[in-house]
Amino acid sequence: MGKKYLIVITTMNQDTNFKRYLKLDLLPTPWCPGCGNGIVLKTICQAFDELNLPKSGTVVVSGIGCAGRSAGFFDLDSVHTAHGRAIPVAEVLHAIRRNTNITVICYANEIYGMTGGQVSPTTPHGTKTLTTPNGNQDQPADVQSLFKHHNCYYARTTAYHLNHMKKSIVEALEFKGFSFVEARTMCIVNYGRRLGYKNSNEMLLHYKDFYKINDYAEELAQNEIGIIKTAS
Ligand SMILES: Cc1ncc(C[n+]2csc(CCOP(=O)(O)OP(=O)(O)O)c2C)c(N)n1
Ligand code: SF4
Repeated sequence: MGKKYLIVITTMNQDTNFKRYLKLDLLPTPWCPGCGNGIVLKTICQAFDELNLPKSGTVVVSGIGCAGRSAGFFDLDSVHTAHGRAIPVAEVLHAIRRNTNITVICYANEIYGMTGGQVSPTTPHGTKTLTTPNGNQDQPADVQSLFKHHNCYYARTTAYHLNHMKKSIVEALEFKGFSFVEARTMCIVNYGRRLGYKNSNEMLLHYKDFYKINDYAEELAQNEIGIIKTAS
């Protein structure tokens, strides 16, 4: 009988080093199945890992809400502040103006998820939500326009574009000054389902089909994700 070989095929490419930035004993997260928040949380940790970010001296600050619960899962010093108080709007403007060395990662789900799906400042015009059954009458805040005339870093990315999200976060953390990453992500339960998506995968596929990457542009069109970096 000839020799027998045992061939083991295994996937060794899944780097798990990023887990050192998480409090693994607190998992699983309380988020709904299909929620995009976990994708953003993991990608932030991967970006931290790529930069070998020191745990000492790094502070995570969040507000209330589903996304805000992220702060508790980082194995870092963190502050879980009151709703809307992580970076109050007035401070964002001054941070932009002064180019303060802070990175904001916004889990941009276009809705107040935790409280049931009320209209929020970033809900698109015309969209039906729990509190706008006839469609949102207001225009959403144009986040990128805040950064246009200042020497800051702004990136828009999505939970579908994982490599792009990681790159956006890594560059934001490396940027010397104020940086903002708008990570579009799915709230399937209190938003997507009301819009007619059957599951969160359908929302991901919408990101894939709708958004085109346009890095280092001066301005991003509605259907573009990318990085706007005016100085560093
Ligand atoms: C000052 C204040 N206003 C309202 C609330 C009630 N509240 C708790 S979570 C929430 C919505 C959170 O939505 P968002 O910040 O978009 O985060 P998400 O749940 O979508 O991740 C609201 C209105 C609060 N906790 N504090
Ligand atoms: S309500 Fe929406 S944002 Fe909150 S955990 Fe569920 S899917 Fe995620």
